[in-house]
Amino acid sequence: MGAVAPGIGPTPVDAQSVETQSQEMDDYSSPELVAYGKRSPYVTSMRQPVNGRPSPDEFGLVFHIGTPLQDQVGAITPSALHYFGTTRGSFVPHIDPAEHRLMIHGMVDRELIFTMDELKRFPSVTRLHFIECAGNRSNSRHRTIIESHGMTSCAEWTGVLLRTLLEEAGVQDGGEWIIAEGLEEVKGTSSLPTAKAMDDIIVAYAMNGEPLRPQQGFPLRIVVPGFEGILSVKWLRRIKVVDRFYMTYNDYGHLRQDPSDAALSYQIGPKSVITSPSGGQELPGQGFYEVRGLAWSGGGRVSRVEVSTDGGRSWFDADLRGTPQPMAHTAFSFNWTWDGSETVLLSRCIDEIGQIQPTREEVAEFWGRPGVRGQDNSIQPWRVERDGSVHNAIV
Ligand SMILES: Nc1nc2c(c(=O)[nH]1)N[C@H]1C(S)=C(S)[C@@H](COP(=O)(O)O)O[C@H]1N2
Ligand SMILES: [Mo]
Repeated sequence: MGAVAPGIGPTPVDAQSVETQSQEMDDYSSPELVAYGKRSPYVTSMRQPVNGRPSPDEFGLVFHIGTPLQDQVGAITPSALHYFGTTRGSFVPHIDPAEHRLMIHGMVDRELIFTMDELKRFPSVTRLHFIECAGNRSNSRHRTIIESHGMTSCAEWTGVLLRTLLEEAGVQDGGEWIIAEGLEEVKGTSSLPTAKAMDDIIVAYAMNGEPLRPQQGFPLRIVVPGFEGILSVKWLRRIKVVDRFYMTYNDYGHLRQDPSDAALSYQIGPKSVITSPSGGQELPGQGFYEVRGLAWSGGGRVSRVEVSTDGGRSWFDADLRGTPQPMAHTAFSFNWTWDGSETVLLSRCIDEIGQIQPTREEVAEFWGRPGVRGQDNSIQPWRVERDGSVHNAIV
């Protein structure tokens, strides 16, 4: 790497160890592993329960589980590491897709009931989208990125546009809202504007090239691009077209006293986070580091990411990986040579509609009191200490 990467020295070559290192073999001939692979036992990246709520709780239920973003490479979250959000705890509906039906009714010309096979016959779309829980927020108590940001993931979703199904049913005049319902007893119901449904909501049956995983809503869910995760109803069984916003089990959680922070603030702001180095990691010494991270926005594509390695005094453009997709994680990197002194690393996202990710101070000023209210898309600072340890720098 030479001049590009000062500080990374070559390891002396030991020909003998290169000769012998791949002699041990594992047997992958069992029917299970022939049919469906598994990862190397040396790869130990793991999800973790997150959120303020005790998890497991007193009944042993596990609630939101975070993605290990510190290990993330590229924009796509492996399906088995996608975060898991649920208001119901770790019980996941066991659904036979052959028995599953989706009903569309309410203010429509034709009430329709679809089987999974029928849904799969419609023209489909395949799109990269992030999902993020509004509970994904950072505070001074969080030590690692999985605690502060683990409730967002990005997958390639395949399904039918909800618009296609609504056009089939014929939305009547005044049908300005929809209610989407899951099939657990608490239903995971959400209210959404029909305008969003006619735009880009996907009724998804696949993720990352295979059927949805049970925790992600098998066999059917909606993906509501760019909006708070709670709206992306899983185990979807019913969509009702209605004339107004209904306060459902899920929407209730959104209501605040202040109307400007109430039920309709669905869209996630421009956001980014440095995944490496991040809280809890150790830098082995001064020298070259590729600062890596993810950026996303509910407002569209990421157009730029800036990184500061001096606590916000100077900012530089990061390199974006691939072509940013609308409402999708975009991976970024920035070449940095650490001189060994204490410093703070920051990143900020600028999206295609010109929104700029705010600092925590700017958010506090907006709300007129300390701390972050509403969704938290504020800039995450990571402090690198002289011993190489990395810490959450929120005070
Ligand atoms: N039916 C149903 N849909 C649901 C939920 C639920 O509890 N039930 N949880 C919501 C919440 S709070 C979030 S953040 C997202 C998480 O989606 P994921 O588990 O695929 O990451 O699903 C949403 N959809
Ligand atoms: Mo959530």
